[in-house]
Amino acid sequence: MTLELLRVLDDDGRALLDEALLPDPPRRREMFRQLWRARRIDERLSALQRQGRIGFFGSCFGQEAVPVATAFALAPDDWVFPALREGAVMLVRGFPLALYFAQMFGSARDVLKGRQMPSHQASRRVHQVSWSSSIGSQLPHAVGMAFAAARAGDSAIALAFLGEGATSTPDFHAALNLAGVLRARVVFVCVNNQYALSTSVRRQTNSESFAVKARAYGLHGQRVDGNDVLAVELAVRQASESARSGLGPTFLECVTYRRGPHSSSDDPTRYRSAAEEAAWAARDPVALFGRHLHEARLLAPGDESRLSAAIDVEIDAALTVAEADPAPARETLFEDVYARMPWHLAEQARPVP
Ligand SMILES: Cc1ncc(C[n+]2csc(CCOP(=O)(O)OP(=O)(O)O)c2C)c(N)n1
Repeated sequence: MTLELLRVLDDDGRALLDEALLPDPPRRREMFRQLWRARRIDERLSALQRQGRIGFFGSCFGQEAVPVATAFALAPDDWVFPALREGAVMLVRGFPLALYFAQMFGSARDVLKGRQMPSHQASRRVHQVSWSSSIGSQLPHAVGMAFAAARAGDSAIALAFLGEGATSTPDFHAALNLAGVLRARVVFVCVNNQYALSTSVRRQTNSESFAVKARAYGLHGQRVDGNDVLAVELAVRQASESARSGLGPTFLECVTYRRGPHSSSDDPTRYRSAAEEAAWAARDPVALFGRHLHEARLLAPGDESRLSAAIDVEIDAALTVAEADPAPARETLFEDVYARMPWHLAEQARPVP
């Protein structure tokens, strides 16, 4: 069974839908600013890791349209369960950049108090949940949260990201099955970026697509052009409206490409060709949306360089604050586990005379 790929833009950036169905011009310009910002932040963090200033980085290069569009499609109270590359969601939803960078350094301003790996951002304030690094583990959590919210009469839905590699885990089966049975108010966004570390998509499944798997669980399944920010925004908006109104969960497969390495300790030239990388570079999501905005006369020549300069000023300022921050205070090691500290921890917490 072939599921069609949802697209809003053709390769030249021309809209395939009527103008009235697209986000209004100021919103489209803001989507472009956030895409560009996500790209610049990614480039800067990759460089910081190479310079040894942060320990680890999971790049989103080439697949930024998925998290950026998702952030635009959700309501502020909805909960996001990310995987490794979806930090941009919380930035679009208003999380301060200096605090975001503080998480990369694990410094005092980090809301996670330096306890998580870099690139594992989370914040209650923007409803983004912490990820455990264990592939697929976030999926049952999202279903449970959606079920609990509905029972409590809360209108928030849960949205969980996963890589296509996560579809091969037991947690994927448990989560999709339970979501279907409970008709949980959840949306799954599978970022099919063609590789799970060095494993090509061709060796991940013998199914015709990842989206088609949704059918077996009684979920709505949809394939989306993950490099088309307008298509992803439309698909996530419709899926979250369905979930919110009790019409059932959706599984979206966003087809994109990880242009960078898997992580800062990977060399992708060992398992993929330069020709393949070049073919996907020609469909880069930031460039594609730029073509659309120029074509629609929502961007003028020189706008990109002005935008870039303003974003770099913002990044420089936030980085200066985050990097100058000291390490979290030693006492914070003992916080957040026990309501009342047990004697053996109290003893360890006492300053050395
Ligand atoms: C349960 C589990 N198995 C194996 C790993 C090792 N591992 C880390 S990342 C990764 C590939 C993940 O691929 P995918 O889910 O497609 O996400 P992507 O990295 O492409 O965003 C693997 C196998 C892990 N972290 N957790």
